[in-house]
Amino acid sequence: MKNSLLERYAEQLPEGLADCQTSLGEGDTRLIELVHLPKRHKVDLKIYAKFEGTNPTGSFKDRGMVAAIAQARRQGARAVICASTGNTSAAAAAYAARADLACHVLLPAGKIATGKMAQAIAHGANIVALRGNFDDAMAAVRRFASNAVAVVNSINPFRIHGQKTIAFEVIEQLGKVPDIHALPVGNAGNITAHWIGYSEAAGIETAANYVFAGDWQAKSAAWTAKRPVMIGAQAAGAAPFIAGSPISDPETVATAIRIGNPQSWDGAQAAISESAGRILPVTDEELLNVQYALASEEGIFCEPASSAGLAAVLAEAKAGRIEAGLTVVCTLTGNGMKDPQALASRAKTVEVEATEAQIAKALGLD
Ligand code: AN7
Repeated sequence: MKNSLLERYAEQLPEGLADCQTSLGEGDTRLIELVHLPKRHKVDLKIYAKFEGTNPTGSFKDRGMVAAIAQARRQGARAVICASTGNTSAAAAAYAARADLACHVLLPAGKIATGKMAQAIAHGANIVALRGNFDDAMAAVRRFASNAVAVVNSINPFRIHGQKTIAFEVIEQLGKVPDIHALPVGNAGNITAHWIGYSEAAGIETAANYVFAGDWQAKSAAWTAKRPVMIGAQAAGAAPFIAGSPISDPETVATAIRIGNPQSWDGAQAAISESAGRILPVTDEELLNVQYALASEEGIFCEPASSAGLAAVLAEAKAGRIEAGLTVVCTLTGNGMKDPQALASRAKTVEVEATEAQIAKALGLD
């Protein structure tokens, strides 16, 4: 196997991108069948987790970032800039460091998970904490875009190119196209990228291609015959797609998707309407319950936002809105270790004296 993501999918990506890459070993993540959760929920589905938490910086963003940074180098940029709820900035900072580019990140003050903040600091980014939310940061970033300072948010089409590779990997790993693909939706770049990937694999035009502004024609021949139904999930308190328009005060424990004005609105709409799919709200409690269940029952620790797709699928299946026997893939977008506070309330730790008697009592082994 060719070793980097951009090399493996060179045929499906803009020409020459891999020549400028600074790969950290992104992509090639595991597709893991869930064995306990569907049974406990009495849900007759084959559910697979595409766990993106094993990417170099711990989220799916690395797939898009390696492509965006390669393009930034190719165009002679000196720096990159992004707004972020945490994961984009972690990926941008790491890949920019490797590519010897300066990295500027604008973050909503006080709303970035501890691990993600640590990453931006460790990779040497210039960090500005904004009194405002992601949407304010995104609006500010647009004003600094130039050839020398490349914006590496998902409004950059190279991010979408890199991220569409997840669909190719799923098809290869599963040996077929899933019936349903579910994932969290924040800025909506990822659902757009998934859909473009599945569409290119099937050789079907999609309205989501507008993100490439006419600069892209898929070259490779179709190798699948169908596309999945797309299910997007939003935190109930940050759900502009449920509201039908942008909202000004998004709020959720899943800070990754605390976004009120998604930049890839039309891409998400194309994915939903062309796949006869839907976008569903998930409460913070549901998110955290599914995050905990994935970790404590399946051994997969994702961050709160990442469990939204699976939470929506379980709710839909239990309500009888998903046919029995279907194959479902859920993208778990980021690693749980990024947000160590999220499940703190589930702590079962007890503190005792270091005596055999007390330890035995605490363990129930007395
Ligand atoms: C774990 O890092 O927007 O719908 O600035 O970190 O493509 O935005 C993160 C988004 C899902 C939503 N899961 O993806 C950012 C940022 C995790 C995320 C999403 C994000 P999009």
